[in-house]
Amino acid sequence: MKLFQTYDSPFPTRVRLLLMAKGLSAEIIQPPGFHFDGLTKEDYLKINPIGRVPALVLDDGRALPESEVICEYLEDSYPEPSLRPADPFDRARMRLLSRICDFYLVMAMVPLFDYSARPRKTWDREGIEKAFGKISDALAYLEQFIGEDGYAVGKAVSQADGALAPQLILTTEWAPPTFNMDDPYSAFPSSPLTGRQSRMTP
Ligand SMILES: N[C@@H](CCC(=O)N[C@@H](CS)C(=O)NCC(=O)O)C(=O)O
Repeated sequence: MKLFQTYDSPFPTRVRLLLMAKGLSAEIIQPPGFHFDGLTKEDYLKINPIGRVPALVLDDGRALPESEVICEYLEDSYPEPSLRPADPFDRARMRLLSRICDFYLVMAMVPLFDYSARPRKTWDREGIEKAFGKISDALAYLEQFIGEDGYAVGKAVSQADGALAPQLILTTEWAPPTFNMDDPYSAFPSSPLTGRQSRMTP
């Protein structure tokens, strides 16, 4: 297997975490247009028409984009050790946390990623504050469903940990100092999320 990816993106990290947890190996490739030499961006679009990272290429040449879909494929193909909780409701919670992460937390962060790629003088304070407001909303949604035993769900690592951890690190360690804003976790002083933060940043 080959994993087209970059180290600065949280989405491939989700796949790498699952590969590590399952003891699987994949050839790591930085694709064209992402500081990769060899292939062109057009070549990469033939592998992944969406043009984003990650993409997983199987040994027979078939390719899959989208981190969640790749993780589900790897889970189906290599079921042990399982990164899906056994209980159906916990399994639904795992998917719910991943969905809240992708649909609300990531979408709240997108304007900040856009700002960070532009000169600081073009940044708009109102837009930054609005994005942080949406981040707080997303954290409040996560708060309702996240586990209290050190894992996203239950008492073991699951796919939801791989989805959440890279995004939460960006939310708490990158975004506040980059945009001179308070850490959005400060609104959750005794929450499992706050505990999660301290576990990630010893
Ligand atoms: N929903 C996708 C998101 C992937 C994504 O947005 N990757 C970004 C890096 S953080 C990317 O490849 N951006 C390059 C581009 O837009 O050209 C997934 O989960 O894999």
